[in-house]
Amino acid sequence: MMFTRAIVRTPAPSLVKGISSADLGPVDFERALQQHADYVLALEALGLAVTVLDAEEAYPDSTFVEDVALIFGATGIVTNPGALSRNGETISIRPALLEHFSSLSYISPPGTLDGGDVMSTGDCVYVGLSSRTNRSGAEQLGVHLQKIGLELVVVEMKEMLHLKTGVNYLDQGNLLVTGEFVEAPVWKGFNRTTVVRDEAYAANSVWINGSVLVPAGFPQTTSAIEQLGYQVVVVDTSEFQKLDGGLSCLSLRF
Ligand code: CIR
Repeated sequence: MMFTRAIVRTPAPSLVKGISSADLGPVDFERALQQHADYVLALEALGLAVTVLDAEEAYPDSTFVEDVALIFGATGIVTNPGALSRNGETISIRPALLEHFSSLSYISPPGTLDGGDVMSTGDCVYVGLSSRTNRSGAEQLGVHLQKIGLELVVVEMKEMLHLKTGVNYLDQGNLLVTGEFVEAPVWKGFNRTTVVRDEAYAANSVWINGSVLVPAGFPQTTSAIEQLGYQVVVVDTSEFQKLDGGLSCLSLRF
């Protein structure tokens, strides 16, 4: 599968008040803006046409656009994010998705689901039960996916914020895993690369059309991904890391 498009949202100044458990210090907004612009350039250099949505000051975490929608082929699904302060982010993602998809499906209350808890390996989709995604949200996703012939596997989680905080599929059976997912039986059949604890943030690296976007500052993971045969593109996302945000959450790719 090749990606041709991405949707991102420019960070708003309120970004500095986004949800965080990282304890990495205050967010430098100007730096975040620059890092976001560089991230967009990296996507474009990999051949994607990028739609950049306007900043939304009312929603500090709205730049983490991956959490509010899911895309599987011609199917667009608007989620119901589990954090109250993020719930309204779904309103303005709808028109952006309707530019590309003729109709949308929804995750509805009492179901909650963050896109960061959903990982696809192509023929199979995994959803993590986290503090943001509940069983009803996962079940609703399962119903939507069944209609398009995709299998959903539900993964119990213990520590991570989102499923993709700790596990990310590249392609050709290659999987990055860290923390609670290193020994998870559900992914025993994959060619797993363990991301060491000190570099756990880099487990959220993103495969795009044969290359892998990797966050700056994680040399062991960078070279492990290169050894798998991928061209690595390094992007600095330090300001988003301060808000528990990884590379995948900054875009919807399709
Ligand atoms: C949040 O807590 O919702 C944001 N500060 C970070 C969201 C990161 N999203 C993701 O990993 N998919």
